[in-house]
Amino acid sequence: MKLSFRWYGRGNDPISLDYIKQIPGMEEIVWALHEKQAGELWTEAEIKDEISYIESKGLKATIVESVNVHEDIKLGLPTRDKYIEIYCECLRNLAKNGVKVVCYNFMPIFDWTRTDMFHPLADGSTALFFDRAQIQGSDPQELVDNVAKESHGLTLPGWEPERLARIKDLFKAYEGFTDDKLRDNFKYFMDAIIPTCEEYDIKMAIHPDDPPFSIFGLPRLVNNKTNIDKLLKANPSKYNGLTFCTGSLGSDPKNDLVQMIDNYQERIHFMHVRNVRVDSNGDFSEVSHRSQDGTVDITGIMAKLQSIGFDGYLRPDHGRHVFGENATNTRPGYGLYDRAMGAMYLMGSWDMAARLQK
Ligand SMILES: [Mn+2]
Repeated sequence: MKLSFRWYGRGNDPISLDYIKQIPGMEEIVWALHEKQAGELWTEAEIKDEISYIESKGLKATIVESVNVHEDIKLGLPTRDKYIEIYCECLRNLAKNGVKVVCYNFMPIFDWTRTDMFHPLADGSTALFFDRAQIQGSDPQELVDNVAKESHGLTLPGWEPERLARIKDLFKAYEGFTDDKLRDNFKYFMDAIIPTCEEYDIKMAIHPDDPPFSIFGLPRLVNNKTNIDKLLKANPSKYNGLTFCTGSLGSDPKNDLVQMIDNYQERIHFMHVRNVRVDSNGDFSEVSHRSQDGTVDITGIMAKLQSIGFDGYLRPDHGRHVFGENATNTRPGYGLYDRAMGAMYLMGSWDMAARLQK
């Protein structure tokens, strides 16, 4: 298992790599060229520059989250071939510089959705929250405006203002879109890029849908066992793999995460491990990584990963905002302290599981 930490880049992330390096066991930075729009080329010079900065801090940079997929590819428009060629060029440029895994998603329009970024928890911290009734009664534009307001100028991946300015047009484009149609477009994309992935030894790791159910009538591909089975069968190469996000998949309590990890083990290249607490009405709140604080069996997941000899990448996912972190100084979900505590909880579970196996 390679412990990693997401970082938003120089001048874009208030947290320094010097701090991240002090988290015990931290090896890898999960990075991206965050200023790039979907469909834009990542040049080798830009990639080398970012990697050498991360390496100069004593950390590795062999995993990227995310290279975003242009909406025309998801929609299956005739322009998709041009964007697929650019995507392959990005993959070649990354692989030539040592990158082994690329996390991405294939969700229409929204990368992830919450209704409240700084929802109060009982201990006085705050965390991301999803209110089902509020989403059902709201207009997508309200959601976009709310996210813009709560992110206080810190850009949120997947919520790029340039893209969301076109929200009405995008919803129109997806009118009548079924899961199967989106899956066909996913297969077209995968079939087109997998030869490059295999030749250059760079693995694709799709992130689950977040939340793992349809919102605003948009289709879903990566939210439960049935759909993940279809997705992995659509192109059977192991380079068509998963980012297994326990928070996203765990927001549907019907998903048996430990069983799923067992099923998909050789296709899981990246683990996002975090906890959520799902309420009886389906609302969910992000919570600390500790098993007892939520409804996700974090220690069971870490024990399973240890027992299958998981050697992919793993990162603590979103954290709560604690110790003075708030909307004015922290990117929602991506403060330093709770993610660092999460990393230690995950490392502790991992180490103990290893010891008990002997
Ligand atoms: Mn995740």
